[in-house]
Amino acid sequence: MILLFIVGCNKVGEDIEILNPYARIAPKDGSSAVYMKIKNNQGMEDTLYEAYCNCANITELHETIKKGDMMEMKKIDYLVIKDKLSLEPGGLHVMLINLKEDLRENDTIELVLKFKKSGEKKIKVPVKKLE
Ligand SMILES: [Cu+2]
Repeated sequence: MILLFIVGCNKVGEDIEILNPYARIAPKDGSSAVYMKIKNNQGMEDTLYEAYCNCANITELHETIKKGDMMEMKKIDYLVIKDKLSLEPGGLHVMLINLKEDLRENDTIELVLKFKKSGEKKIKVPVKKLE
């Protein structure tokens, strides 16, 4: 009989850190976006392949691309995170589509981020008014 002891797979400490997350104010049935900085402390790439929020009917990973004079958003399947990645207005973001409730200033929503190597992260995201 062979016993396998799994040691050191889930190392203690923050393998992935989510810094300064915030979501945009938006009405019920509308769309919002979540921005944040992702810091990867694992010393190897990780991949964010899914995001989920109970507050929206659809949660997607988006990038913003410039088409002529227009900025257009496009769904992407995953994001590779080397050591740092910024999700910010005009760039990458988590899109919340068809909101089930109003997102008001100072509300907090819960977002689940799924990473290939470091697993699932549940974070609290404050709703902010953007200029
Ligand atoms: Cu979007």
